[in-house]
Amino acid sequence: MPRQNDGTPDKGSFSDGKRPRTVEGRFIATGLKFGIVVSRFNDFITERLLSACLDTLRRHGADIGEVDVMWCPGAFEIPLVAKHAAETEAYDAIICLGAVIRGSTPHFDHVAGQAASGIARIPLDTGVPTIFGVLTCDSIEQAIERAGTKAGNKGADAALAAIEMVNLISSIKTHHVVAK
Ligand code: INI
Repeated sequence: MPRQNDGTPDKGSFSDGKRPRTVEGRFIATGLKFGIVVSRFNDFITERLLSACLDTLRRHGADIGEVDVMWCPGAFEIPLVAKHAAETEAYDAIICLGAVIRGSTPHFDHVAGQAASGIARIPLDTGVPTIFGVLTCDSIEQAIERAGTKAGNKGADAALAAIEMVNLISSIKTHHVVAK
């Protein structure tokens, strides 16, 4: 493989002129159905995540009237709700939003760990893209920064990840149907 000056492989140019095919997910949400699972715990943060998530879906073409928002008590409960939602097969993707803040609670590690590992299992078990939009922060200040102030908004990021994943999986399937 040809190498660039710094020694890394040059992905674009092989001596036989061949290139790999690229399969990507576009950021178009028109016609897609989303389920959002959001926790009430720390709702002053999760409401901001939700609002940015909805706004991002809408800006990318989703019909907000077709989005279902499912509220649950805390981040610990998100995986079970998301699992039931995924199993209905009513959604192209599930977006999980929550805020686990370490503060002084020893609860943090259990809640954050269970939320992450529970949410991670859902797409593997069901095939439905399920997005981890749960903030895990050391302080309230950090959570505020990631919910629409200094450090972006995790709800908007989660919406983009959901749109991309749905389209990527659809592109993979189409690509192989076409290639057969
Ligand atoms: N739930 C959260 O969503 N965020 C937290 O920061 C949090 N803390 O720190 O305790 C939290 N706890 C509640 C938990 O998610 C469950 O709702 C509760 O334990 C009942 O199962």
